[in-house]
Amino acid sequence: MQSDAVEAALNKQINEELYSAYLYLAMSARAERLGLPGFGHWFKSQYHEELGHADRFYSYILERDGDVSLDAIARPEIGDNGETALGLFETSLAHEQYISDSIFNLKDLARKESDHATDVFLEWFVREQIEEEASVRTVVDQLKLVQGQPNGLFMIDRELAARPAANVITSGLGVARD
Ligand code: OFO
Repeated sequence: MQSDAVEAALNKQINEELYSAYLYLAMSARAERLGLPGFGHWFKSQYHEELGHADRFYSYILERDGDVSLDAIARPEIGDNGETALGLFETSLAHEQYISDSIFNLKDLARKESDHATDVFLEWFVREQIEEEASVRTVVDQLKLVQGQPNGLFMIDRELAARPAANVITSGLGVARD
């Protein structure tokens, strides 16, 4: 069984992942309104991926004989960054950096509590955050390169439209697997 502190932190992470999903859903709607369906598709796929992340934490807590405790999900905040594709992806990058920090803090806590199972479970998320930050950063860099050139923006939109749709649920039990 996990300690109360680890269980509370894992439950908090379910909320962080559901907020991530909510944020990407809001970004998807915003991108569609900007006339960028490829961006809309990319953010919608990310929304599904984040639901899968929440599910991994949910399943893991139950697998470890813990209690799942769900909290209210905050309203997604995009603000003025919803006015441009670059603003949306900069919001995404800042958010993924925040999520990486929360995963690292969780891992620190698992180690402090000598919770080896949770420490191993979180490995998948550490790798996932490296990938997520890198893919979002690439798009931010590309958008900066094409600033002021609509053709470049439309090319990126077409590229993002090709992202394979994510599985809504990526896990059965919470043990990290690809
Ligand atoms: Fe769950 O990785 Fe993005 O936020």
